[in-house]
Amino acid sequence: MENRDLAQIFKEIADLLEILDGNPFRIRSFQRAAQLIDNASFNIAQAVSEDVQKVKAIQGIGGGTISKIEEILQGGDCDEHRKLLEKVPGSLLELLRVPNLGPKKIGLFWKELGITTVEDLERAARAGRLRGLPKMGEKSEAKILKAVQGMRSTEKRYRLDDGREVSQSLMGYLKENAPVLRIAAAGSSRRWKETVGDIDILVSCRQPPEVIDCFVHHPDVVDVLAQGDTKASVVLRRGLQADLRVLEDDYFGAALQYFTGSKEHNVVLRERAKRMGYKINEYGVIRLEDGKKVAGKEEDEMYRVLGLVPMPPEIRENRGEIEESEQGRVPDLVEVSDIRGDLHMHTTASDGRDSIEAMARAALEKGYRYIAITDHSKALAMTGGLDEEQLLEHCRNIEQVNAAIPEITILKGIEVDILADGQLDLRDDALEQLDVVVASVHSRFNLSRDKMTGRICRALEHPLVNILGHPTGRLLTQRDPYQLDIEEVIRTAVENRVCLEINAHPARLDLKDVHCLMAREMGALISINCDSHDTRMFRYLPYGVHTARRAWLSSDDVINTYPLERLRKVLAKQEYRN
Ligand code: DGT
Ligand code: CA
Ligand code: CA
Ligand code: ZN
Repeated sequence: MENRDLAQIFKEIADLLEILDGNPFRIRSFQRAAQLIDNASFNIAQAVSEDVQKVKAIQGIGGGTISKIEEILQGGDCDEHRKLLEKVPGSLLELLRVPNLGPKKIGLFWKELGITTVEDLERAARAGRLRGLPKMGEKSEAKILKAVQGMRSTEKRYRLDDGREVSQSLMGYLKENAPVLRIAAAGSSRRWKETVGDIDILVSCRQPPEVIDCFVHHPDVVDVLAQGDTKASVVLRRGLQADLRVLEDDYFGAALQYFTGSKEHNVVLRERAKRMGYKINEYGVIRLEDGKKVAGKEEDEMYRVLGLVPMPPEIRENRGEIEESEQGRVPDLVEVSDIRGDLHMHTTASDGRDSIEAMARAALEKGYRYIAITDHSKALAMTGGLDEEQLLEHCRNIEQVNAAIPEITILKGIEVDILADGQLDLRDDALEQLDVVVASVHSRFNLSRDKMTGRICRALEHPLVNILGHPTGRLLTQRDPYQLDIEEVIRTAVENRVCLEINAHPARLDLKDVHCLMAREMGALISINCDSHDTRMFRYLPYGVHTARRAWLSSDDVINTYPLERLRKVLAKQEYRN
């Protein structure tokens, strides 16, 4: 169980207690437990079963918390959480997603006005019924109305890692508890799109009602939106919606193709089928001439009968993949196993949670041949960013660890801040000592488009910069990218032999797919990095690699697939796309 999911349960206990006017001291302590679990540098669930002392050593986590964690690990949830959930309507949790609306207010609205859903809240705010309540006025009422409308306009989407984790867990549950033959997650999460709107699961089986019944009774289901003979839609605990479709095994390939999408890809495919005298739908490919079904059991044959080479889901976005495929070509895409190292990570020297040695050992375990340690620079004071002197000291430590672990090469690096005027945060004589310089923007996000573009391009022109870190600064579902002429940035990077990062953290995925596609066409090289702040964050690599695949990148486009010697040439700016 991931820390984030565990933390979420504790956070919910705190929220529910607060909604119910619980003891402030207990509320505080659950909030704190949630925070500590979320920020822990190791997997808490695993530690509780293997080395509980390690968990006890965290200040603020006591015996009570640990026994709750044990309960959750055994039964999926703890008694306290379950009992609290029984005391309030499930939809109140949905209200917690309204920006700036806390559990106290939600409790108040519920008890005084019977508000249990976002719709109730919107109606009450419109009717001016909130302003009469304690500590509420016209202003705060208007704010709530705006927040609700804002939520609606940016139609809620979820991070890809949330989508994939939830669909993995739903599939595991169905496989274990229902008579499934084949099962797959389709839709945007199969295409590794950066965010998902909902989850789409396909099952083939002989007893559809049993599978549907099992699905709607999953412990995380808070609401059943629709339930029929062959499909069901539910709302899950975090508000994410999941659609299940159940079908005969003979149709599985067709349904997988259809529900994987994208819609745009399917439209082009359907037109092609029509031109060729076929009809294509979620049941198969039908030849119009004699009504015979010519494909449907396997996904690949759906493409083959239309004269196409089957292609991976990531590129099914109608960006030229069908044209390529009809020529018999499928792009040769980079794979997770091609990655030989990671060039952006933090240690305890700045805001990371693990040592140089721990990071190196974890990288070695992943099979990496090299890594670069790139802590923050001094402008980011709150991260403990390094000044010139501290950096040199840090370099000596890196060299020592490098010498002690001959199986992996540890490159000396920095994630140097790009200051507001485009200068770098550290002097050249310090940067010259390094193998890798990642340059990133971490402050003053609200410059005008021209100023921001100029600022970043100036940094790219610095001869010692190798990689532009998380180029647009976005945080998915949280913060928009800064205003930027991305084309100009890519052009300047190519001119100066600077690589662009795909930051693999699922909150970033920055560069995003379409920018990355543009970068590839303009001749840029890419580095896929996890920006790890502890050893466990290396696990995010697939999110970066699949983003690269969505942009048609091959391993030759990605510098951290190169052997070390070739990588060094790129870092020395002797080589750039040959
Ligand atoms: P999402 O959920 O917004 O992240 O995106 P998707 O791609 O998962 O879209 P979703 O869940 O609405 O539908 C799943 C797939 O089903 C979609 O990628 C393609 C297929 N599909 C849905 N509606 C249509 C449609 O009206 N026409 C066609 N050709 N395909 C559709
Ligand atoms: Ca979907
Ligand atoms: Ca769907
Ligand atoms: Zn950064």
